[in-house]
Amino acid sequence: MKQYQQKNVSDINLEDYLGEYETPQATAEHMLFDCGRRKESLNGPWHYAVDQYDTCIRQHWFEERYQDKNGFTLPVDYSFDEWPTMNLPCCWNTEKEMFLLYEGSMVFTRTFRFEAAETGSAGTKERVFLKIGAANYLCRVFLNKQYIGMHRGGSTPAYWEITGALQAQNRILIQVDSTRRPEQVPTENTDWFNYGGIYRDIELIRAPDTYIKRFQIALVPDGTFSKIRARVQLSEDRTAGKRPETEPQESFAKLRIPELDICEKIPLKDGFGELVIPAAPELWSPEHPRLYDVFLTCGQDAVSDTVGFREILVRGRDILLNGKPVYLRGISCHEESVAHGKAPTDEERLKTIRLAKELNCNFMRLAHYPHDERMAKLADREGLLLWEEIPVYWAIRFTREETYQDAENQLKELIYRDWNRASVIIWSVGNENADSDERLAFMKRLADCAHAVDETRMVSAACLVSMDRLAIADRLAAYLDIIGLNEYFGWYSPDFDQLPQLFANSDPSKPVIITEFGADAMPGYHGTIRDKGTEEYQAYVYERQAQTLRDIDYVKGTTPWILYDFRCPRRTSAIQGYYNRKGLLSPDQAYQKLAFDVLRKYYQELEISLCRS
Ligand code: GCB
Repeated sequence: MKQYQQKNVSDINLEDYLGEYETPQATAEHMLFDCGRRKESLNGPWHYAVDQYDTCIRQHWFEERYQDKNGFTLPVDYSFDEWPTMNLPCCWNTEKEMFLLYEGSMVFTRTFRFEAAETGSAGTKERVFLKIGAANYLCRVFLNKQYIGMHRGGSTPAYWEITGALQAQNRILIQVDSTRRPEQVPTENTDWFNYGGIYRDIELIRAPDTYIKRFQIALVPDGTFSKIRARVQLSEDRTAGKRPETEPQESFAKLRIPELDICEKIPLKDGFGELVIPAAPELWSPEHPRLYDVFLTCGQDAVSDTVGFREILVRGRDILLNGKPVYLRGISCHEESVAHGKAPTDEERLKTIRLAKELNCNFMRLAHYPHDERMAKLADREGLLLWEEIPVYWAIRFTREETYQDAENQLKELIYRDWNRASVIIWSVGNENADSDERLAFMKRLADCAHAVDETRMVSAACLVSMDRLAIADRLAAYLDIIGLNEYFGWYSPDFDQLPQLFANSDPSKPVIITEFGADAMPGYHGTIRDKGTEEYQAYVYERQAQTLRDIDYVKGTTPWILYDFRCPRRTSAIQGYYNRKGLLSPDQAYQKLAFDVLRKYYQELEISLCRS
């Protein structure tokens, strides 16, 4: 009893209760290639408790200390299996009215059975990984009284190996903390709603002892459309003498693409392999989203994917898709639904893509953080080009190295996750960050990292207009392949005449995408083109923007802000009602504002004129 009291006293007086949970941290380096793998879902009802004071981690609830060493029953502050349940994945904010504005910690727990596989004939062991598609922002995992590790970053997947901790009957406990903090990525100030929860799939993934960690496949971007490059990285270096004598040495992986009659061996050295194969696939494009099934095996391991082959590059001020200039007729989009917050259903995602198609889009900007990996898979299938982004948004702590590491890790997790998606053509390293020396250093590093990790795509960022010079003059542009530009002429900058002046004052050497323009309009609120907040005013802004932008030869795309209205705590006016009203559609996507049709027609004209030219 005495011991317990002492423990309790130390718990309540411990200031740095977080320190012990900082490591191990799941990062991009712990990811494994998981397409086509056998997965067991842990989605479904989980018991939960709101844990405003982080008592779970302060008191080590995961230890389940119900008795002291003398067998006396101890009082505890939880009762896991009597807590109410929530169906995961989900955002807690949309689950119960009282959670709508809750930011902080929530603890989830469930039990599950696990059947270990028979040991393989070659004596190889099975390894098991836990994947959480996304939990916002920090999450800490405990399994069978052991701390497994944490993950930082609210929109990218986390993988932990749990082989040693698994039993036939298991208790898993996950603490998720959605607190906004100035040193995080994003910081505490954003123009969107901070949903909390484990809001993407929770899965167990089985793999053999040595497994395929990374598998990247793409068309070689050399303008010939005649070669495919495949890259493989194994979890372990099979040639470095780490393998048990009894295990067969695998010195190659086998790649098959049946529809292209490809069946090749990829030689492996030090756990890595790369092969360039002559091939003439039908090229993927939004008009012809041709996909191929690809299979990769290595030793005991087998994965597969469904991929498109296309080439995207920049030449001068042009963006070339499969060798032809393309104009990116896009729209920006948050990941949100009224009913499900940041965890839309597959039907809702498909509807979003179909609405973009109705607007005659061939491109979508997935703002301002990585959306669910399903989105890029859907875009591959439906034929839509994508811009994907990390939440380096507004005033990040640019001088803090740990903040940089967090941002870089999120970038790598996104790139590794979606590397094989033909639809994704641009990685964006941030949005609207003021041009300071510290920010330049931070974001140049990110752009360099994106280039180093992926040589097949372009790197961009949504930059601010340099208002003092009324020009495109962000110094970061030097390190980007495409310059993204957010401009709000007709809204935050009311004088429309400045827009043509801005273009006259600028002479970029690379293509520019207008990554944002727009105006608020409350659905169903009408007036004249002089009345801000009306649908008429918003439609007028779209008309004026289109009139100017169509004549600027280096503007090679637009992604106006935004497809549908989204929740936003900063927006308190009567017409806003805690929504950003710059959508072309109402929040439930059921109502089209007048500007929807303006953009639809503009894009139709652009499509026709590009076909003629
Ligand atoms: C921006 C931001 C976006 C905001 C938008 C607005 O420039 O990039 O996140 O929501 O403006 O509505 O002010």
